[in-house]
Amino acid sequence: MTDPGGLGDDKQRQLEHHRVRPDGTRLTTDQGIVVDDTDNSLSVGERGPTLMEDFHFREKITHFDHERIPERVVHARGAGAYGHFEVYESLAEYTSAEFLCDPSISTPVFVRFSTVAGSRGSADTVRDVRGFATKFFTRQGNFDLVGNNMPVFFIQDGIKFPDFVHAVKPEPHNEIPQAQSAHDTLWDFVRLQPETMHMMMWLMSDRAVPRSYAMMEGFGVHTFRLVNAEGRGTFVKFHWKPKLGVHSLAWDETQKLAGKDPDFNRRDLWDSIENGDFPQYELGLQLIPEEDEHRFDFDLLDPTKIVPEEEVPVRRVGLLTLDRNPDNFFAETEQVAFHTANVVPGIDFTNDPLLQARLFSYLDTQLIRLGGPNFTQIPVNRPVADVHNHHRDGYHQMAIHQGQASYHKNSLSGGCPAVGGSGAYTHYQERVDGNKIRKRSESFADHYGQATLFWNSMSDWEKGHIVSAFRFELGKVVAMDVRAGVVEHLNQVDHELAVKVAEGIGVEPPEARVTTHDRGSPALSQVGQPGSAKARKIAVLVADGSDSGAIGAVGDALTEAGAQVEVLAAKDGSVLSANGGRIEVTRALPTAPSVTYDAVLVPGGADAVATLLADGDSVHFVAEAFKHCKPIAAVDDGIALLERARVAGVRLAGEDTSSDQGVVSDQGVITCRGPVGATFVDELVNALVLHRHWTREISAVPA
Ligand code: HDE
Repeated sequence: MTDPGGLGDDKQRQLEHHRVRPDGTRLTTDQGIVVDDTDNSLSVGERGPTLMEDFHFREKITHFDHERIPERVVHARGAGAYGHFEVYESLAEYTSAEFLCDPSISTPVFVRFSTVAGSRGSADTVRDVRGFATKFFTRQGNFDLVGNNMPVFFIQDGIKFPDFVHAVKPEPHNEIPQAQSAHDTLWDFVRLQPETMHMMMWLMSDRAVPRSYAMMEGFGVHTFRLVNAEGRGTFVKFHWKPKLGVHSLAWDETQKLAGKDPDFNRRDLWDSIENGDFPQYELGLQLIPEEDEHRFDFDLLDPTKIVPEEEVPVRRVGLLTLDRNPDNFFAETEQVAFHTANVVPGIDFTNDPLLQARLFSYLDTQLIRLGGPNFTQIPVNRPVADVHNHHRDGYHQMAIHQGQASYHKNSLSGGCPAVGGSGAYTHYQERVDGNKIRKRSESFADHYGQATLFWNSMSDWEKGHIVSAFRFELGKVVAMDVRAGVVEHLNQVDHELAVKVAEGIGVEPPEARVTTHDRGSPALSQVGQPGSAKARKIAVLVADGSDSGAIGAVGDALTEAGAQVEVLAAKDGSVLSANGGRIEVTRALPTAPSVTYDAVLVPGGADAVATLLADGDSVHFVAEAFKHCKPIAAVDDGIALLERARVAGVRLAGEDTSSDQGVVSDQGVITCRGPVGATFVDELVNALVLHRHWTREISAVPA
């Protein structure tokens, strides 16, 4: 288990008291009685009935019968990790939160990533929002930043949340489809609630299919409030900016991964941490003085709106590093309980009606999910700050409260625990008055302007992906009037978008061009994101006779760049290299599909390539990598495999006799004839850093 900090932080030291290890132990009952036989129940004679008095049998079965707890009503599927957060420099000007004011403090955290709609056992790579929930174990108590990887939400008022979730979850009559938004009820909801349109643009974009949890942004979504020691408030939007940049999977790839490796994102998180490639994110803040509250053409309290980064820059204020996998999924990742109301002094709420509803919901949901009010005592949830109050009893009470008085005020326990004092939480003093009404503010009325902003900000290939996503999703909707209704809304976002979607789903394209705007926000596009070869996986396809020289040269350079290189052959073990040595095989091809790698290298070696050419799995491996726009590299005879896989529309080394025999790099396909040198390796690393080559023409690839 990776734990570079050892037990070096307060949270890990606290958890250590609860860890139970099997080494050198004997099997006992829950009462500590050593068991002599756990395979045969106590019975009357060898063929007779089982006896009630078999306390071990009864305890074992009963405990098993009660192993399950309700899964989360949303965000059921998740993966978690521990880490730490450090602020770069004091933010005391804005907040009194100690962990944001003292750069010498390393605050332990637990983060849980999740999908929203699917059950606990559903696939990771479905089109969905990703949860990004962070629990900071600060010395002033727990702060939970319960965010998503998209900066807006489907609805403006939390009272609609049950309706939205009922619509997106599997349909009630047949519980179909699992973890999919491509079905009638969701799109019926969307069509009747146009406030969803901005979020639907994000959901139909590549943001909904992240390559890795380490390659997606996080957002607090709502406008929160920072409060400094003088009581001055500043509006704030929280962001997480991944050090590896924002990168996504190809849609076809996600669907295949859902079958071939449903744990793809979870496994990637686990493996990255075990390999020492710790996911890192910078905390970003958009800070808005209170006097600027009404400066925007939208309402800061409306969670369907972003504050464009070009209008209010994101200030990077600290670094989050995830460096320790949990010991036990259930104990930690399943039982972790987030709550938006867990704030520390210096952080407060706003009147965003979605946030207000969440402030109620999260505590309520933990009570049913974790079986009573003492879930805060479960090890993963316990603050590292001291807890003292008069809360008593309840299911699973772990504390033994001493003393006579469990009430405030008391004199019998010396008035303790005492109230107030320095560092006590005080709520921001906001003046509020008004009539009791059920009415949405007029300032929340524009449902299309920022959907258009998002669309305008996309590159051509990103727009192409969005159109395909709408066509796929609406193409699965049976009710044609629902399809048509959504297209009408899309026409309010962008006419071209609406026409293209309509043409793909058998709906009459809208004729009327609605007036929109042409503003964009470059920060919304994934083009130009930072890239890295770190934590990328490269497959090397080999057979008997492969050229080990190329593998060595490329392998060393890629490993140096932080990538994971795996050698794949038809069978486990090793293959003979062209020079008579042996090449160790990391995995057998049937267990290592193309979709689980970021790039592929085919070394030379005439015999080896002849074997690969005759093997459908190997040809398919390359064709699929090409279709999914991944870097592909081949040397000498290996280039023949690319030709067989119909890597079309790119220039290959030595393809026409007039071209030189050196390195040819075209759209992420890197080939060379002759010995592998630094140029070949550099081109491959550069292609990896660019992540995918989305502009490739792939429609003719049959993979
Ligand atoms: Fe949640 N949400 N949510 N949500 N949410 C839950 O709490 C809810 C919303 C988010 O890894 C539940 O413990 C309401 C926005 C994450 O454990 C529940 C509303 C955002 C997680 C709940 C929202 C989120 C949850 C289910 C509308 C992004 C997973 C289990 C008013 C800012 C946390 C649980 C984890 C989980 C309610 C909207 C993020 C039922 C009522 C907006 C990341 O309490």
